[in-house]
Amino acid sequence: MTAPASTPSSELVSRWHEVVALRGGAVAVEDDSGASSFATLGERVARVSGGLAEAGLAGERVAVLVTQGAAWIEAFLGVVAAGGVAVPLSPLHPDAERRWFVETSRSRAVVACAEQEPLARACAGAARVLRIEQLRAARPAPPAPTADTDVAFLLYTSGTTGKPKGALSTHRNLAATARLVGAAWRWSAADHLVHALPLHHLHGLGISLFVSLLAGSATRMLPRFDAARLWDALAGATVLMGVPTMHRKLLDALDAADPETQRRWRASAGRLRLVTSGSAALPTTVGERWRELTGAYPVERFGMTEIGVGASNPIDGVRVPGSCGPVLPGMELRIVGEGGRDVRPGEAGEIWIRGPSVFPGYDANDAATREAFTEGWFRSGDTATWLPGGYLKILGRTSVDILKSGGYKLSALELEELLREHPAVADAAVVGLPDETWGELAIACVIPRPEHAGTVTEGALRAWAKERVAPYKVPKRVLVVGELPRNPVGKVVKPELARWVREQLSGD
Ligand code: MCA
Ligand code: AMP
Repeated sequence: MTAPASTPSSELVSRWHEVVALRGGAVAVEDDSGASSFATLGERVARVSGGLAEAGLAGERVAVLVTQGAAWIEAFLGVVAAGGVAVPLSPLHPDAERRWFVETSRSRAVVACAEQEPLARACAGAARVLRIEQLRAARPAPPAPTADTDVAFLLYTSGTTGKPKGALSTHRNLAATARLVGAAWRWSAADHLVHALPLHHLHGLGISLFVSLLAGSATRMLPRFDAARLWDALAGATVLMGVPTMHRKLLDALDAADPETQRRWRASAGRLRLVTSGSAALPTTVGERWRELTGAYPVERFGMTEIGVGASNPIDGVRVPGSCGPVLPGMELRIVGEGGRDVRPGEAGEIWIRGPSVFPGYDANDAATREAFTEGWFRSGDTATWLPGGYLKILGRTSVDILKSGGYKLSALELEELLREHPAVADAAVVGLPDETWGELAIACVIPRPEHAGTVTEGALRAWAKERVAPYKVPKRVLVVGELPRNPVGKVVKPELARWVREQLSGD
């Protein structure tokens, strides 16, 4: 169904309608329940939108807890087409954390599929639970009026504050990421993406899924990452996107497979047009293995929940291992040093970004939004330098309290605050430990309260934490210590603690 000419529609909504009209019967998504064409998805999105309007939820914030596949897209775009704000939730989180997301985002409803309904009911609180299967049986609604500046979705991202912040993304942000990344990576309707990234983060949602959807290409969606299933799904695919840990796990699975399976998987890899990596630094050993399998080094790029993609190695031209390539056409990126001046090549500074995919701010947190921008530039908190040719090289984070584990951003402060809530814990400090597979591992050091010294165990603390935050956030090790290294004002000296942790765990 096309948008009536009289309804003002954002670039995102117009593009979706164009793609549905142009690609009609072509496969948009293949998931574990079968294939859905663009026409089918378009019809269902309109019905979900109609169902939400009938339920009085048009224009409202609505959480989405649907198994990854065509139904997830119907729910997400149904909310957006109804003029609302989608809040993607993940089945990976425990009820308590998911409840916090629903409450904090002020979601009025949770849209769930049959599989996720029990989880939705456990986290909904005052919000209503609606089934996607019922919504898609409603009468289709014409799209609500939408503008590019309207907020389309909200993702929670960990930061340098205790609790995660809700990053708002507009219709323009999502459309721009899809347009700019699609153009830079020469995406066409003939492409075929295999998708196994989580959809409660921007890599999976905006940089993968919507680049493919809005280009009118087919996407094979897996409900979650599984190395063997992903390899099998690559037969016939042209593009694979992943975080470095996924690439590492895929290569490990290849090495462990029997000769016949290896032959099949290598043949699939050889047919890929494009392998991309992002969310964390790609080890060059992993990149070189992909070069051997596909004939080309993966396209590594730099992105962030708040900005979309800021830089990318080229499709044609030189891809520099260990670099994120030149600034993405359509975006502006500076590396800023002391006193707000641009650094010279080779000097280090902070990445500042401006452009159509940069978000408008954090939800209900003007102070954090103000702090994140300087004169219209978003300050990323990443330290970087320019390599020859204007290639971006990321050197690390400006804050030691931000870790990246398997592509997920973890906040040391969030985990410390959590551990301090445990009745047996007097104090806690979390640091990152470099790791080949995960990039970094979160390691916690806790000082027990005197009455619990000798009885508090690592296992009990990790199990307790798992009931409160996603398992991927739970520190991989919890070391019970007598004291923490502190400076004269009592602040924990994280670099010293990290060195000590490395020594303690070097034999593990
Ligand atoms: C799983 N575990 C983890 C992680 N993932 N621990 C630390 N860090 C992680 N990332 C835990 C599990 O809960 C489990 O814990 C144990 O590790 C083993 O899990 P396993 O089955 O091996 O993990 P997996 O299911 O294979 O997951 C690995 C993964 C996943 C597929 C790499 O972490 C993942 O999907 N990462 C993608 C994150 C992402 O999309 N980030 C993008 C952010 P236990 O044994 O205790 O139960 S957006 C971004 O960064 C910007 C926009 C950008 O530039 O892209
Ligand atoms: P997130 O907040 O989860 O969206 O993560 C964004 C952060 O991931 C960035 O600020 C960087 O620190 C990191 N990141 C993204 N892409 C890369 C990359 N190619 N190399 C190194 N770090 C990256």
